[in-house]
Amino acid sequence: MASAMRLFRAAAAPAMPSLRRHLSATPVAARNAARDIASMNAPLSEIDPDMANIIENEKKRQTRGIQLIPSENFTSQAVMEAVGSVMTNKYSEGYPHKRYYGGNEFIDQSEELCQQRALAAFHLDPERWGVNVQALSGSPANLAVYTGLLKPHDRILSLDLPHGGHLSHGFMTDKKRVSATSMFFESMPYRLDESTGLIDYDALAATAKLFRPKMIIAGASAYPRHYDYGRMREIADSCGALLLADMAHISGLVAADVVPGPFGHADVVTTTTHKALRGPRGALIFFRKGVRSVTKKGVEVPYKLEDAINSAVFPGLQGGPHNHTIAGLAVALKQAQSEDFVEYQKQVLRNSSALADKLTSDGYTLVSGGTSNHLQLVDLRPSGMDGSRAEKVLESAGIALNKNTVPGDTSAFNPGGIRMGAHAMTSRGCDEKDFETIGALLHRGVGIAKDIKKSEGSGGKLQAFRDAVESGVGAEDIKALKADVVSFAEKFETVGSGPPQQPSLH
Ligand code: DSN
Repeated sequence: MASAMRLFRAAAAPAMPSLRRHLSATPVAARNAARDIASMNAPLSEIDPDMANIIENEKKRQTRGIQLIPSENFTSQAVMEAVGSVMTNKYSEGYPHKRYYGGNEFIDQSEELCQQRALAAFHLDPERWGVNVQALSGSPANLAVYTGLLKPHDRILSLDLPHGGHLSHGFMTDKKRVSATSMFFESMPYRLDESTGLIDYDALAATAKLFRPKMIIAGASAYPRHYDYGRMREIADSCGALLLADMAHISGLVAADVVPGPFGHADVVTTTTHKALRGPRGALIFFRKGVRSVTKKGVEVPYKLEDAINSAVFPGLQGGPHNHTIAGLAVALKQAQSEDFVEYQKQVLRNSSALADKLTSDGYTLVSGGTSNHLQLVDLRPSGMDGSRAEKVLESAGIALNKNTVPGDTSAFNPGGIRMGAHAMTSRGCDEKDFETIGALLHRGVGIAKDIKKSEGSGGKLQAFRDAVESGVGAEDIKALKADVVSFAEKFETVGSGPPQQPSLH
C-alpha cells in the first residue's frame, strides 16, 4: 500500500522541465518517466527485498558475532552516508582543477579536503609530503607505486608472505608467480628469524647487498611487532633503494601516534583506509616532496615522486576516481583527528595485549611471544591443531578470524596458525575484560576443533574434517558455544549499521 501510494504521488508530481518538454506530446512516456524517477527514489527494501534481506543478514552476522579479523573494522554511520551519496554519480578523470570532464567544482572540493585531511591526520607538512587519494585499494595502490617508480623487472625486496608479508609485495612460489608484482617485477623475500618471530634485519641487510633491489618494502599483514624503520632506511641506503612503507594494518595506530610510524624514514607510504583507520574501502599513497639531497657543490636534488605516482594511478592504471569513497574517506580522516580516535587506538593496544596474555595463559604459542600492536598471531601446531580446522569451527560458532601461515609452515593452503586483531571489537566498545572473555570463547572453540579432529582420526583430510563439522560432529558443543558468542556479542552496539531501512512515504 505504501509503495502504491508513493508511486501515485511521484507520478502525479511534475516531471523535470526538460523531460516534460520532451515528453509533452506523449503522456504515456511522461507517466513512465515519472514512474521511473519514483522507483529510482524508492528505498532498497521496496525495490529489491532480496538484496535488502542479504544486507540485513550480514548486519546481523556482524552484530551477533565476534569479529576478530585484524584487517577489518566498523566504519562510522557518517562515512557510510558519504559513501552512499550522489558523489558516486560523477566522472572526474584527472586531478583537482585538471579534469577531463566538466561539472567537477564540488568533486574538486571533496578531493582537496580529503588530501588536506590525510596530511593533517598523519601530522605531515604539505611542503614535504603529498598524497594521492584515488587508488582503489591497497594492492592497486602498491602497484601504482611500483609502476610509477620502477621499470619492468626492477627488483623489489619484501617480507615473505608465509612470514607475514602481503601478496602485493611480490609473492611467488617455486611453481608460480602469484602476484602481478612478481610477474612484472623481480621480487625477493626477506624473512623472520624463526627462533624469535622477529624480522631478521641482519639477513635482510645481507640479501639487500647481494640482490641490489630498487625498492625495499617495510610492511606486513601478519606481523605483531613494530618495524624498525630506521634500520630499514639504513639498509635501503646501503644499496641505493627506495623505501616503501605499507602501513595498511597499523595506519590508525600511526595517525593516533601510539606506535612508531614510517614517515621519518620512508620515501613513499601506502595504506588501505578501511582497517585501523576505520574509513571506507580505499587507499592513500603518501610521497615525499621538496629537496631530497644536496650535492657536494651545493645543488639541491628534488624528489621526483609526485608526478610519477599520480600519473601511474591515473591514467596509468585507473580511470575515474571513486568520488563517493573519497568523500567517505575525507569524513573518516576528520574523525581520525579527534581525541576520541586517539583514545580508541590506545584501547585497541590494551585490548590486544589482554587477548595475547589470555591466550598465553591458556598455553598457546604466540609468534614473537606476544604483540606490540593490534594483532595476535597464534601458532597452533604445538597444541596439535592447525589454522584451517580452528577457523572452520570458530566460524561455525560465530567467531570470525582467519587461518594464517606461521614461520616454519611449508604450505599456505594448510597453515599452522590463526591471526586475530583488536580493532573491530574495540570499535564496538569492548575493553580488556571483554577481550579476556573473547580469549576464553576462542579457547573453547579450539578445544572443540581438537575433539572433532580426534574423533575422525589424526590422519584425516581437511575436507573430511569440514564435512564432519557440517554433518554435525561436535554440533552440540558448537551450538552451545555459538549461543554464548551471540549473547556476548549482542551486548555491544554495532557501529554504523543503523536500523533496517523502512519504505517511507513522502
Ligand atoms: N587482505 C588484507 C589482510 O587481511 O591483511 C591485506 O590487504
